[in-house]
Amino acid sequence: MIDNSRVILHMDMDAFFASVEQRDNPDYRGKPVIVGADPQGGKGRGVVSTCSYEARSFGVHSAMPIRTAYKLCPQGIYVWPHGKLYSQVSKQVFEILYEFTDQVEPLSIDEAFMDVTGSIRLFGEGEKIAQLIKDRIKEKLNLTASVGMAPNKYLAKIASDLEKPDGLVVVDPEKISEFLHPLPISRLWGAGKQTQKVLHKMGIETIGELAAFPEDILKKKLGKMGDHFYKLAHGIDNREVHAGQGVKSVSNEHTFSTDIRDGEKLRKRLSALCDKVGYRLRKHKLNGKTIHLKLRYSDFSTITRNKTVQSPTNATEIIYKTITKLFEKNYIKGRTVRLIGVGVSGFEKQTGQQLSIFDSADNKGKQLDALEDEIRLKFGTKAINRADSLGASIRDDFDR
Ligand code: TTP
Ligand code: MG
Repeated sequence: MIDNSRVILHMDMDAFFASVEQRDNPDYRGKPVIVGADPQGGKGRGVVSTCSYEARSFGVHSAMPIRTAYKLCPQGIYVWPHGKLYSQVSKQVFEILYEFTDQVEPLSIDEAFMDVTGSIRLFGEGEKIAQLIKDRIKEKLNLTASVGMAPNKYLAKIASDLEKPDGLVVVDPEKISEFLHPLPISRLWGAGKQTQKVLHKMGIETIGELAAFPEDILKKKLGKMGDHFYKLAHGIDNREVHAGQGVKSVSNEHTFSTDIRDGEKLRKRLSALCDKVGYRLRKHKLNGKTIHLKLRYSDFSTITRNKTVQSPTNATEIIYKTITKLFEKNYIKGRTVRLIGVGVSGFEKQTGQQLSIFDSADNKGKQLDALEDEIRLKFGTKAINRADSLGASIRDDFDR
């Protein structure tokens, strides 16, 4: 059954980190601002976190190596990220969203779905609510957001992106095909490069062309995903807005100032990253069961591997043990590494402390974590490092 009676919003802040920098530094306004690693006159390492729309016109974008950004835009204003500040502003943004409904599903630091169907009686039609949210963000925080409104999440997300920055796009439930059909298949949720290739080979360039294909042929060509893409092409997405699910993963990564092939040094850095991830999980009272390792070699080839532990955890020791196993299994000895990262996802709902079979064996580890957390709360995150991560201070990790 297709239910087009819901009013779903997708809100995404414009050039979020860069806009906060421009807001707080009037000199930066109207100029290309690039938030990320230090470009070091074109020799810098690390990546662009984000950049202002002025910088985007030079071809700079998120995740681009900072030295490439510097080549494209040497006159840019390069800013090291102020992670804490962005988190605070993010909190303020979400507080505004919650003024309109409690049906808010945060997707990232600057992005959320909202189901405002139940708020219409109070605030007026969905489009009015979308405009009120934008106005409130502008008035209270002096920042701009783009909002998409549609009868489902998929369409709302596409809509919010179409007229960035400061956009407001409404998808009329009666005109879903008109909205969707002209768009390229790259807009299909879940269509990676491989799927796009298959679709291109079938002569399909737009979502409309995909929608014209019979369901059974799509299923034959695309397997299980055929059904998914068939639905999307017809604008069908019955996913609900999951309120209160918050963060999906916690991760930290580190770009080395010179590439490293020394296994010992890599392990030390991993230990420091696990330490930091564990600390953040505990601070936010999150327990996750999937541990992720990310390795980027000097040639930029990147692997991500994960392992699921028996029960959700936020214990540094368990995270580190799992990461070490993943590392030993997947690191190709002798290859130089440019970046490593550690993440935890697969969070359980926050309904008290889940007991795990690790609990008895792991009590010591937990006490140690608690002690470290206390010290960090009192003296800041730089105050303490595990002995096995000494020499790999967590201070300069690039927070994402
Ligand atoms: P996005 O919403 O993807 O980007 P944006 O808000 O900067 O720009 P847009 O107007 O296109 O929405 O991400 C939100 C923030 O997350 C972004 O400001 C910086 C951070 N980020 C990174 O640090 N690295 C990344 O690769 C991406 C994509 C985002
Ligand atoms: Mg954004």
